[in-house]
Amino acid sequence: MHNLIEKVKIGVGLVTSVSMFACCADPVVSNYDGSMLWFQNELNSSKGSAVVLLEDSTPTLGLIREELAYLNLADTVEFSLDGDSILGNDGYELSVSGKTVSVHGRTDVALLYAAFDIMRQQNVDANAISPSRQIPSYDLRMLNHWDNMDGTVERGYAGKSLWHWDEITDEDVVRYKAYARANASVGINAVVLNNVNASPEILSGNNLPKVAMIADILRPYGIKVFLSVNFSSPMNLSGLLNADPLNPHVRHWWQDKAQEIYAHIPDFGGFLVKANSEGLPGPLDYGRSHSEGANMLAEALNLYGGVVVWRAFVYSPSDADRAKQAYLEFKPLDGEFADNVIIQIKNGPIDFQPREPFSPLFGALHNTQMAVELQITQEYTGASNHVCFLPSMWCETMNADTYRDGAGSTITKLTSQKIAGAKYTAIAGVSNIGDEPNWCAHPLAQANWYAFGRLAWNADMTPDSLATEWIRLTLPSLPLHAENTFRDMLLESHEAVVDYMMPLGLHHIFAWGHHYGPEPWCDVPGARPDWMPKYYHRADEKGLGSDRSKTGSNATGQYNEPLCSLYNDINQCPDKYLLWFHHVDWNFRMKNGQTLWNELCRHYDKGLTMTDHFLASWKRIEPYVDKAMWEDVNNRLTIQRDDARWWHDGCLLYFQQYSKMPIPQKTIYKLDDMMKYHINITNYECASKGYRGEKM
Ligand code: BDP
Repeated sequence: MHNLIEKVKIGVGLVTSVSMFACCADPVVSNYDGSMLWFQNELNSSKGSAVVLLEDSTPTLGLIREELAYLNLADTVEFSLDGDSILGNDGYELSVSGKTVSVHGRTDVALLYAAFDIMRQQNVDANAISPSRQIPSYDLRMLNHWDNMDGTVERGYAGKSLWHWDEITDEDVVRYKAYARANASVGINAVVLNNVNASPEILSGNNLPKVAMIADILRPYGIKVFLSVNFSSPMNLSGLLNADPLNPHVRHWWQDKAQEIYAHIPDFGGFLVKANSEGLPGPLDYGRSHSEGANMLAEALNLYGGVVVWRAFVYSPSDADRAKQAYLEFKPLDGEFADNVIIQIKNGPIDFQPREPFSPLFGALHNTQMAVELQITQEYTGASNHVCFLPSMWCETMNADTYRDGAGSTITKLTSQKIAGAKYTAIAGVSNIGDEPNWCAHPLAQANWYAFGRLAWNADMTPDSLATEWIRLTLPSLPLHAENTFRDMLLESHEAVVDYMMPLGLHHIFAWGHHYGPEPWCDVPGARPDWMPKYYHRADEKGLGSDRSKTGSNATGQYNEPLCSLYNDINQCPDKYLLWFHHVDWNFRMKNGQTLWNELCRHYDKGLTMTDHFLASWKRIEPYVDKAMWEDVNNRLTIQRDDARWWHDGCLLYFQQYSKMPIPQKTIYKLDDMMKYHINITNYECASKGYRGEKM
């Protein structure tokens, strides 16, 4: 379609321009149920009458016409399927002349993105459309669903899976379209339908037509479907004797499978692979390397333009320090991966903790196409009970300087540049979407889905701008003072979660299994040591924290200078990573002159106090928020406050056994009672209850 110059004129009839910011003093009562996500303004907007002057030539152009029915502008929007080659497939240019907005893009999907941009600008910037040229930071802006074929969602806190593998009903189709529209509106263009802990069944002949049905629904929205695959699939599905990537039978099996998939889904995106990690099979089982495994799959897909996204989330119980393992396994393979392989690296070296330093692997690979994997679902940040606006965490990683090629080698820069010959750049987020009517269970968790997409489109966006956009779209009638209060709450929420859960570089002191609450004391007989909190906090009479400096595991040695020296030096190491890299004396003097113990207590207290502030802030904006939404969020904020208390008391009382120093502020629980109490429930139940004092 590249050279086709076609104009699609959409004249929008004159409507009275309704300011999205007109202040509504009355409590807002609407038919809000959260299902409309950030399209709330549509509920009240007076629609313009869209007239398509040229016939639609693709389903996507048809969608643009539908979308522009929601425009409140009295302008004409003129779309042209042309533009500079620099725009690529997804980029577009907006220009404004008098009452006409002109849009140039080389594909219909690019024009769809532009249509969403115009609507967003109209609502965010009070009807002002600015001229701009938009080229996304990443080619593949991917959601990873961790959905199982039985309908459960691993680490999902918003109900069951959207995908119904037994039967896709008409109702499902409506829902899938709404899902696709939401993704397209923020630029997400690739979705992995199933869990990285993949069932081989996903590739069975019975399932592929269903995958194809979903792909057909998502296609007009510019979204490609990917699947997570199990490395042993040839054995499980066809009885092959092994899955050795150098075995010609295995190679043929994958080639045949690729052919079969592409017969169903001609634009199939490719495979996501978790191999030799947490008990899953992989090439290492046959003495082969990750590159041999990935390249075998890459060869099978290459003929059709498919990609292999191979995860670097690998660790085994035998090695010394889990934080070092991805680097140790992947650095020696730099440059060995095929052009259509992308290595997907979690933001931190352990596992989506509330705060981690960035994974040193980003600063170590020069000739390998890398993607960042972020977690949108709140596995380690309070499930769908706690407000935690994640862009604060994500931007910390993306903006981190790895010094790989000298100063300025940020993770955004390294991952958004294509290495020589590579087919795509990519970024991935583990989805927080389920079949709850409002998609994400916590109304404010929708902001994380929104922000992930927008950040993947424009990695230079800030938490502040992301929050502003989302608030204005989702709560269009908030007056400015309420908007400010709300935005402050979102922007402070991640640091608050870090403070009441794991300040100063503490990590993975979560309860066994559900990862929701604290269990620094957790001790499951016979369990892998690297699944035990004690492996991470190392509390003893002397102090607290993991020694990953030169005197310890030397994980600091995996960082480029000057970070290696900075992290190595206990006196220089940033406070936020101190206990990540050092075992620190309880009486150690922190940069502000406080002892470690007092500083630890102060952070836990600060986090807890913030949860009270959030309740107070939410109360202040009650008059401007839909009643149902307000109450839902208020309940969750109350649970969050109670949970923060649980974290505060549990962690400080536990560590006090070692520090033997007084806790300056009050605690209300008893450690013995807390240690006896274990919420032993499924993800979803956990999400609806939280830790509540009255249960004890
Ligand atoms: C961890 C989760 C586990 C996932 C794993 C992964 O606890 O459920 O399977 O990551 O990313 O965060 O593969």
